[in-house]
Amino acid sequence: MSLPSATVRELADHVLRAQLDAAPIPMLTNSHGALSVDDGYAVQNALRQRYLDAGHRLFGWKAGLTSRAKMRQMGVDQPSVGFITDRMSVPQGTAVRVADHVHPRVECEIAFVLARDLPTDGCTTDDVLSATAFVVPAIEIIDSRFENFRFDLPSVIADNSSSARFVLGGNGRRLDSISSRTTLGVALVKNGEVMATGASAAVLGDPAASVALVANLVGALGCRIEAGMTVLSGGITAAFAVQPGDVVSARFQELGVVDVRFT
Ligand code: 0L1
Ligand code: MG
Repeated sequence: MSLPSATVRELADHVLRAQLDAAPIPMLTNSHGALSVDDGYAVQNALRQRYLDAGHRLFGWKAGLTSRAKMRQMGVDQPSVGFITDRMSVPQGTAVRVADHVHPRVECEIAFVLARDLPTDGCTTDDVLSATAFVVPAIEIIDSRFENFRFDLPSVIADNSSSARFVLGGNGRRLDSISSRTTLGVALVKNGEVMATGASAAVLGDPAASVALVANLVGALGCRIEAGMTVLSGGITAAFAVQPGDVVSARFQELGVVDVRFT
């Protein structure tokens, strides 16, 4: 049974307040035990509308929980999607305030910038390849608003798949200029120490397949990934907590480096 619309609105306001105040809340299923994945997306839709009403521009979408490492780390068994807005974007070289978040973590991703709209139903990897203008290296800063970073799938979806900020690297590369988009290596480096290494196949076997999945999930929400939008295709490694003073970089084979520092 789906949630009454008044409850959807109430939960969206509850999550929004936690996001804006960086104040942790219990996962939603503690108070709404029957919350389903569809209910989680209904809350996320209402949350997105709150941000758009406040003047944010929809910048694109993200895949969440796409690697085995992430699913294992968070104890869930399927990917999710979330939205990203222009005001979540952090220019390289700008510092991110840890205090604006509950318990931020970083992960390295490949971001796809679209030249054409993607289908909303039956989108395939080939559709993504032909619609992509270029890819760039990215760091996603995720922040679950749930106490102790503990949640289940409906709750994390309602919390916009833990979206918080993202940093895009400068040099876009056309996909056909990359030797292999599925075996692209990356090292996540924090304060000079390599925290994790991985290859792009960690994201559902192919990050372009992940973008196709996002397009279909976004289509089921009644939205479309449009030309000009950016899609974060999913974390390649596990995510790592950050503290004030940390400097993090994602060093990608062929795509180059993207970095961010925390105060
Ligand atoms: O981008 C992600 O994979 C995050 C999805 C939500 C799960 C988490 O907060 O780790
Ligand atoms: Mg991510």
